[in-house]
Order: sequence, then structure tokens, then C-alpha cells
Amino acid sequence: MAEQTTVTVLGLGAMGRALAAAFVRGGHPTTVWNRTAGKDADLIASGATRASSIVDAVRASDVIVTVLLDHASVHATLDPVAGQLRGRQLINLTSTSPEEARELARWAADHGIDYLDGGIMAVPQMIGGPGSSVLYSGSRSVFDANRAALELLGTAEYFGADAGLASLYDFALLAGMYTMFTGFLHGAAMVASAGQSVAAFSDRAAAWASAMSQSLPEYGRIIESGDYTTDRQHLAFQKAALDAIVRASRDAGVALDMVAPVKNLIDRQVADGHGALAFARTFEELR
Ligand code: FVH
Repeated sequence: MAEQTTVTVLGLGAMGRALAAAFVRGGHPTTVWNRTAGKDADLIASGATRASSIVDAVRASDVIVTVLLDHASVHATLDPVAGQLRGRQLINLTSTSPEEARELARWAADHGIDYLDGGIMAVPQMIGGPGSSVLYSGSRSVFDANRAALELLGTAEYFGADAGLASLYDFALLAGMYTMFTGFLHGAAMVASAGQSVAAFSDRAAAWASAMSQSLPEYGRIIESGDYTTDRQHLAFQKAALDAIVRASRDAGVALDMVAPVKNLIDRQVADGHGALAFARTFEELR
């Protein structure tokens, strides 16, 4: 996106406002639109232009960025203006499933729209700052043409022509994030049951999670090799640990919703004769 490329942001929720503000800061003429009025005051004050209708919003710019609630809201917003979108570049940063992203790419192709999908790996306050990254897939030409503007939002990375890839990676990373946070909350409930400080525990848990995450690349190498033999903590060893964690959680009065599925995964593999193999074999059980 050259310095003066015009951008329209459709959707002014917390994330849409953050993205629009980053485009304005980056010097791009930025038009904004939201289904419900009253969310653009700060953006207009900082130099964005309010579109009074969705048609005007789409006509205002070469690049249209959608940041809406979900797949259904993208169609609800774009279907009526498919004709006006023809010949423009559409970058959809709404969270959708990979299949939904592919469906949107087909819909866009049918209407002569160049489509790039994206998955935002940041919360609104991180946009434009260190640690923010956005994953893209779909039209390479839209990505290349707009690279500089996309870097205003966070590190921009392109995954390939399959429009579903960005959200596949997005949700794969989020799956790990949600289970990590829920695991932490389980641990916090355990220490709280003994009257211990959850705040102090959270510092300890952060350091522990950081140390443990260092072994993830090794997991990747083991999984790609398909060789799960190990001389370290094998699944039978992990079973004993999970059994003890379950007993300790029960004793602490903490619900087992989080750890029971992990225990089940391990129990099943041990029962099936894989007890001597590495924990990474759980990958085979899941896929
Ligand atoms: N906020 C975050 O931390 C996450 C980070 C990772 C990526 N997500 C995704 O970004 C999309 C937008 O998220 P958001 O935080 O801006 O969400 P809200 O503040 O709830 O705003 C939702 C906007 O969507 C509009 N909207 C909803 N339904 C419709 C519809 N049927 N037609 C048109 N627009 C619709 C809503 O408009 P309004 O309610 O104000 O009229 C907001 O503009 C999302 O996919 C996250 O998963 C953010």
C-alpha cells in the first residue's frame, strides 16, 4: 500500500477502532463505518472520515478492511455492496474458521474482488506495538501491494494462497493459548484452596510456562520424525503424575474439567500399549 493508498475500515468494535487508528497514524486517508453510530468520535477527531453509508464507505477506498464479529456479520455487511466492491482489494481480519475464510474467498472471486484473509494475533491495545502480529493468506498481490500498511498493525506474515491458512494458524495458536490459561486457572484454584496467594502463584506460573515452552521445538521435531521412543518421562510415568494431580485437585475441591481430559488421553494410550512412548505421542491420539 503506497503512502497515499486509501483505506476503509468496516466495523468499529474495539479491534476495528485500533486498526483504523493505526492507519490514520500511518498517514493513510482512512474512512470508517460501523453498523451502529457513535463509535467513531476519537477516530474522526484524529483525522479519519466518517462514511454515512456502507456504499459510501466501500466507494471511498481502494482497500477495504473488515473487522466484524464473525463470518455471518461479514456476509450481512458485504453482500449488499458486492457490486461496489468489484475491482477493489478486500482484507478480512474478522475471526472466521478456515472453511469460512475459503468460502469468503470464493464469494469474493465470484464478484471480482481480490481477497486476503487475516488472523490477528494481538489484543486491541497491542496493535501497532511490539508483539503484535497478523497472519495472512489468500491473494499474494493484495498482501504485497499493502505490505507497508499492514506492517502498521503488527508484523505481517503471509502463509500462502489458500485463504484458510491464516485462520488455521490463528486458531491453532489460540487452542494452545486457551488451554494454557485454563491450566493456569486450575492451578490457581488449587493454591487458593490452601489460602495461598494467587498473585504470587501467577508470577511463578509465568516463569514455569516460559521455561516449559522451551521444549516445544523438540516436540515438533519428535512429531515430524514419527519416532516416539524415549528414555525420559514416558506416558506410563505421566499417567502416575496425572493420577496424582487428579487426586490433589479432588482433595482441594477443584473441578476436574481441565485435567480430566488430559488424564483420559494418557490413560487411553497406556491402555493401548503405548506406555513406554513419549508424551508427544498424544499428537497421534488427537489427530
Ligand atoms: N478484541 C480482541 O482482543 C480480538 C483479538 C483477535 C481478533 N479478534 C477478532 O476481531 C474481530 C472484531 O473484534 P472486536 O474486538 O472489534 O469485537 P467487538 O468489539 O465485539 O465489535 C464487533 C463489531 O462487529 C459489528 N457487528 C456485529 N454483528 C454485526 C452485523 N450483523 N452486521 C454488521 N456489523 C456487525 C459490531 O457492530 P455494532 O454492534 O457496533 O453495530 C462491531 O463493530 C472479531 O472477529 C474478533 O474475533 C479481536
